[in-house]
Amino acid sequence: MLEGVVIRGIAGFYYVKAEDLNEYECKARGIFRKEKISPVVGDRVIFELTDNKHGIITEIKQRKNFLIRPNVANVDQAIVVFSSKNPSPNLNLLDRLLITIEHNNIEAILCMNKSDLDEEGLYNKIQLIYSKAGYKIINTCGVNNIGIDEINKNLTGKISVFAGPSGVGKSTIFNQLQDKIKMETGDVSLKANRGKHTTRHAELVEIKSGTYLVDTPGFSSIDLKYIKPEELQFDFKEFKPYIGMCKFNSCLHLKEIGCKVKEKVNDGTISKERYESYTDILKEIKDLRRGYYGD
Ligand SMILES: Nc1nc2c(ncn2[C@@H]2O[C@H](COP(=O)(O)OP(=O)(O)OP(=O)(O)O)[C@@H](O)[C@H]2O)c(=O)[nH]1
Ligand SMILES: [Mg+2]
Ligand SMILES: [Zn+2]
Repeated sequence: MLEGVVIRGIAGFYYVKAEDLNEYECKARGIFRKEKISPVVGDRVIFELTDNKHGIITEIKQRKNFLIRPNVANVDQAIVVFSSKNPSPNLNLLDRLLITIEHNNIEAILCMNKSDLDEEGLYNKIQLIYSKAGYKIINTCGVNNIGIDEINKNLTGKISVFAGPSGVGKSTIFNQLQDKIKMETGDVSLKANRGKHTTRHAELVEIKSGTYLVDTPGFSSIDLKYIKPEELQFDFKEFKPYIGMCKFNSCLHLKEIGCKVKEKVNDGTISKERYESYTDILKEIKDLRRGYYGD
């Protein structure tokens, strides 16, 4: 029996990078189908060898987390990419993405790409907001290979997944970080015209021993209605030290008196932009759930 990580899954075959550093082509034991689970990329699995290249997966280890889009388990970190221009930063979408990531207990680092197009100095403005929130934020230029080393320093020993809107440069940066796989990059509209997309199947690419990267296609919206209104505050990581310090236990940090979070917004510890993002998204979740769950 060997243990390893599923790095690729295609049509019922799972490619497992084992602790002996070899890669094995495995099938999953039939019982998984009955239990309605199947291995996904990122899973730690136990498998039995059937010959020196093939095996059968007999056990999927308990998952630390599980992302639906892309289908990846045990993600340690998200590299959240947005760009200074083409497309311009959408901070609402960025916050929604960060909420999803926090909700899944995944670390995030931010990457503002296309620094060559940042004529208005947007990076400085945005850096101020997100470093205050406790995020590391790196300014990069994917086409000129600037800031890529800085990203690289933050990857060691982790499974990191790229995330962010379409066209911001995720695949360009992914390609700069490794030379095993060349992802398709290019103008969003041209890609659509050619009818091609970035990979549909998530794949773990080992850029150095035990360090994995996953490129993912971009998206344009994020649904948050599965989050309960009273849970949202925990997905704003700069709120966390103050939750429980408000006068009322049930405080949602809106108009309640004796609210510690609002006090921290007023004294500048928590940024006004992030707080407004919280109130906007909270309102939206409440409205959506009223229609959907009848809350
Ligand atoms: N000016 C400039 N262009 C860049 C930079 N990085 C990437 N691009 C360009 O932006 C376009 C989109 O880049 P991609 O890497 O395909 O973007 P993506 O985020 O992978 O997009 P999806 O796969 O659709 O989600 C390409 O034409 C890149 O050449 C950069 O730092 N500066
Ligand atoms: Mg891409
Ligand atoms: Zn409060």
